[in-house]
Amino acid sequence: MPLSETEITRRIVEGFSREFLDSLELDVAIAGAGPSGLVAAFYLAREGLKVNVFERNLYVGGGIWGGGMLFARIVVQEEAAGILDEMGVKLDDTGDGYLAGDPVEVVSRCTVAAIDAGARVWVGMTVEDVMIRENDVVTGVVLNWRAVELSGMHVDPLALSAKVVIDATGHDCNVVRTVERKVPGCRIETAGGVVVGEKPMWAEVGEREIVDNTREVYPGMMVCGMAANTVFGSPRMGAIFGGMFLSGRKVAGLAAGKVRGGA
Ligand code: 48F
Repeated sequence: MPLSETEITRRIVEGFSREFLDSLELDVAIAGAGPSGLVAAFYLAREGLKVNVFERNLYVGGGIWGGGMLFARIVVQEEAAGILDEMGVKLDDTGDGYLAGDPVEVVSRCTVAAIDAGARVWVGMTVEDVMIRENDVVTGVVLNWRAVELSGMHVDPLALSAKVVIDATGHDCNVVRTVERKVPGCRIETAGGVVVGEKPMWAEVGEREIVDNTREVYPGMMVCGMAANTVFGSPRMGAIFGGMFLSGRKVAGLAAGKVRGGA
């Protein structure tokens, strides 16, 4: 078969445009394709909701790849093992309730599970802002290419609507911080109304508090994963990941309830 560069180009531009246009009105937009974002996408898509994940890197997986200090293993406590089992990830039972997994397998299988369930995952796109409408409700995400962000070029973004926006951006809680910075008089649902900031490492407490911290923190905007602990001032926990998976599953339930209930 003779190959034509212009036909290759046509397929790329048409395919991208078709998928992007199909994503203009979402049930749920997730910023960040780390462990919590991927798990949230999996459960939301399995519920039949229209969910897209926007990841600024050209690769998914967030902090999973690096294991602990580049030692390529992650640890998962037994309470969360069932989630990985549902997503097809095999873990080694290392005794006393600790399981361990290979980062390449965890990222790969979690991503495939989310996509097979019906989620769409975009890479190279930064959620640089949100849309806010009457009553200070977050109604969607504002996107730009990460390459544009890094270059510093002045290029205006594009926007998609979503009934719920989930900040799964990890330690920096970038989306919540954007809202906090840009909305005058904004109150995040913490005791003081502001992002508290993460505390030093304490795996036991960080893993315990992350699920409770996973919730709606501003109308239309929920937080999960390490972003939840940063928002509420809980400790980091290092290379144990069970809390990230449990948090992703919890936020999926909350977001599905909000979309379905229209609340
Ligand atoms: O950091 P990350 O893996 O977040 P997580 O799901 O998991 C945390 C763990 O990896 C680890 C830990 C384990 O105990 O503490 O750190 O909470 O993934 C966050 C992803 O969000 C992307 C970022 O590139 C990463 O892949 N991200 C950050 N800001 C944006 C973003 C943004 N504004 N738009 C799109 N993606």
